[in-house]
Amino acid sequence: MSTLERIKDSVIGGSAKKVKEYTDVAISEGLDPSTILNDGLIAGMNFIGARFKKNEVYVPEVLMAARAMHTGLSIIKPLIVKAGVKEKGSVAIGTVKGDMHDIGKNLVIMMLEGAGYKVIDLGVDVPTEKFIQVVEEHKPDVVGVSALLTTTMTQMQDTVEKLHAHNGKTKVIVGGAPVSEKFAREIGANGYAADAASAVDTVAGLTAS
Ligand code: B12
Repeated sequence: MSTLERIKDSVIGGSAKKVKEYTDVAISEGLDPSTILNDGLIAGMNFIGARFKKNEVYVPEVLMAARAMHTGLSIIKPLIVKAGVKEKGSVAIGTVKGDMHDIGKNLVIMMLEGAGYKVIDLGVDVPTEKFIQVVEEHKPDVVGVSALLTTTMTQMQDTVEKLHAHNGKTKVIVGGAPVSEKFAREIGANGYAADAASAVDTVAGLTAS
């Protein structure tokens, strides 16, 4: 088995220790950092993401894999930045005001980072004004809004509408258990994804020029 396959397998298995070990080996073998990223770490995360989508693995496995991936990422990030590998784009994401759920949002963040996007995490209980402020300051390519309670879906609508009223060009995607494609369309969001792996596809669709 090649070192890249070992990295991929270790991400899938959720072993941060092994990911660190094999990432160090890959670097000492002279492998290109972006190859380690794409064919090792991201390949592993994509595999888990696809299985999660089909309900073949559950949240704990995804979180373990994401943590393992992050260990590898922190080793090769400085090398990648040095090599000048371009980030794909930026996404600011938060859970709406009144809502404290962040497990799903954090999974979306990990998958986006794994896919090469820069992510600004706004946290939970984020008022609309804060989303607008971040758009002003950081000009992200996409804004992601998460809600897990039916009672905070109206808050999501408020955030999407005000973001668009503030700047018609802002691309907003929404998600969370009670949110549907239909609801996303009704409130004027630019995109929707049912899970973290699909969120990467949705962002890629909106940032492709
Ligand atoms: C864990 C949990 C909690 C934890 C949250 C911990 C945390 N740090 O997040 C705690 C215990 C704090 C909690 C509190 C409450 N909870 Co709660 N909670 C849950 C639970 C069990 C799991 C949610 C979860 O993490 N799912 C796993 C993740 C991976 O899935 P996900 O969030 O849907 O995310 C995926 C997608 O939706 C999507 N996605 C998510 N966000 C985004 C964003 C974008 C932009 C995109 C594209 C995609 C996307 O991708 C994610 C990854 O695949 C659910 C039940 C359930 N099965 O959903 C109840 C649930 C959401 N909670 C519920 C309730 C009622 C509450 C409380 C009001 C309980 C209370 N009486 O105090 C409080 C509310 C606190 C608040 N103000 O937010 C209800 C909501 C009912 C409703 N329809 O409104 C649920 C459905 C339970 C139930 N059946 O009653 N909760």
